[in-house]
Amino acid sequence: MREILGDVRLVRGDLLDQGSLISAVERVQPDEVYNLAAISYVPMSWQQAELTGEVTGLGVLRVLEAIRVCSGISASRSPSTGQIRFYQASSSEMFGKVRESPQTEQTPFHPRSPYGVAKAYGHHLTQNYRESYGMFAVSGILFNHESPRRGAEFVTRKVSLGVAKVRLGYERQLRLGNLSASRDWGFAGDYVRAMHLMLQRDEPADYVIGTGVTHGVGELVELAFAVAGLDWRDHVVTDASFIRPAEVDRLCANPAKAAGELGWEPKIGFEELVAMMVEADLKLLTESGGHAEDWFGSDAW
Ligand code: G4F
Repeated sequence: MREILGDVRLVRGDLLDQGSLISAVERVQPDEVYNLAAISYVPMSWQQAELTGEVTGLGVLRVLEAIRVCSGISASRSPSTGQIRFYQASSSEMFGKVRESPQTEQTPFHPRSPYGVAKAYGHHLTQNYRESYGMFAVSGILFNHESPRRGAEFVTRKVSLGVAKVRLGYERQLRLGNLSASRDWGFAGDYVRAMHLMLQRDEPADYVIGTGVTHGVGELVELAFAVAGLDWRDHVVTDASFIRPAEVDRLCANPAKAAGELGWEPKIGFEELVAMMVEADLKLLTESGGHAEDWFGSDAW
């Protein structure tokens, strides 16, 4: 953690505590605020629906209020120049049971989990603060973005770690849920670039960020095992305990607005991403003697 942090200075703040956010904004006097904080693991949002609403939904309100109060903005007083710019991490999970494909900034929402509902609240609220107070507040509607730093509970990392454990002889099986769901998976590094670009625009606007290509969980599994020279059919077991109460079957982005207005496009494709994650986990488990999973807590999701 320390190597990653470098010169970064940490300031305490809690999405459940309005005062702490006001203090943090007052102390730091930021030019830009990126709200990437959330309870972000979708299955957990059924187990802790109220907490998800508080953190992932109302947390956005508290950050916006901290910025508004510290900037001295009210309904009758617009922000002066040099205002704090705000980025909200909206999610493709808001599209849920999709009304059209691929999804654009105009596609209606039909969230399928308490997480998706909370994200839709944060999305609308960000738009509302922009319209009510003239704040530079924008949302990136990000599709799934992955890297070797992804948490072990999310399917890409669960698969890359699972493949590495099988390849190195620590496990024989990988237990997964719905293999027929499809996602538009991209590389997190590319998506962070898009977030930054969104806050450098003259006018605030929301953008869909994704690759425009969708793949099934089954395809992900097949490719990841193949990278390690294995056949997934010898190792993958479907386990009903990983099936969700309501599933988002298929997501696919139309990132045309981001390409046209931000000049953004992803540099790393699906195959390269999967190979990067499997190879990183093979290295990690080899160097840690197979104990790397201890660093990620439980992977029993
Ligand atoms: O990797 P996932 O858990 O990601 P999910 O639910 O799509 O959400 C992620 O992306 C969103 C952006 O669209 C973010 F907003 C959100 O915070 C998070 O980062 O699951 C992907 C798919 C699902 O359809 C799931 O049912 O993989 C399927 N899946 C099949 N077996 C599994 C498993 N997912 C997990 N986590 N574990 C499994 O064993």
